[in-house]
Amino acid sequence: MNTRFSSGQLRKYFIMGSQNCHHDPLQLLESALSAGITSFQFREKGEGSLTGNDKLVLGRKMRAICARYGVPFIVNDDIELVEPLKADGIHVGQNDVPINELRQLFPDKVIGLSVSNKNELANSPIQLTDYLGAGPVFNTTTKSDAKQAVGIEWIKAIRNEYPDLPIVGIGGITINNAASVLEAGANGVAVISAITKAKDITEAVQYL
Ligand code: 3NM
Repeated sequence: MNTRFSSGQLRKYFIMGSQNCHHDPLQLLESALSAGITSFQFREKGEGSLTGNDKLVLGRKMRAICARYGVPFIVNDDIELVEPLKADGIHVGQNDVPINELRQLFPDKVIGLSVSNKNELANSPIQLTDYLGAGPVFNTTTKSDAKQAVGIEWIKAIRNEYPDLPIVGIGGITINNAASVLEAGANGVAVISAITKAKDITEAVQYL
């Protein structure tokens, strides 16, 4: 579809903010990177998350660590962070800045969009995106306002309609069910708790 992002970079897509961590988020990120995650999304959002300058400062540190590993650094939602953090891209949901606007603002950045149902898929300018986040595949307690789980059927449905589109499954994905998401046609799995709550991060990333 484009040269900004290869679908292989979706394979192990780690998402995190300091609110997801019991320990030092920078150390956790470093462990996940050295274990082999293929993309990172900075999602500093929700209860207990940092705002303003604190968010920016943490983002800069995380950005620098990802750069050392040559792993794409994507920001969640916040268009104000893209340039200051020199992010490789931005991931948005259905109620964030519209994709048309986003593509005008950031012609050369990776743009990811969440889609949860056929209606959203039909009404989204897919051709302006670099990948779709499909979910929540399974029930998740990590995102308080997550929609109803859509199952791997949703991955199959998108894959059926768009054979070549980069798709990453998200929501409730663990080392035990990741394979089913890939088998359904996703190029990768996007996870928070499967890594942030893992006893052994290296092992978790390997099993994913
Ligand atoms: N987005 P975990 S589900 C950030 O469905 C996010 O769009 C979702 O966390 C969506 O891997 C989700 O711990 C939370 O379930 C993913």
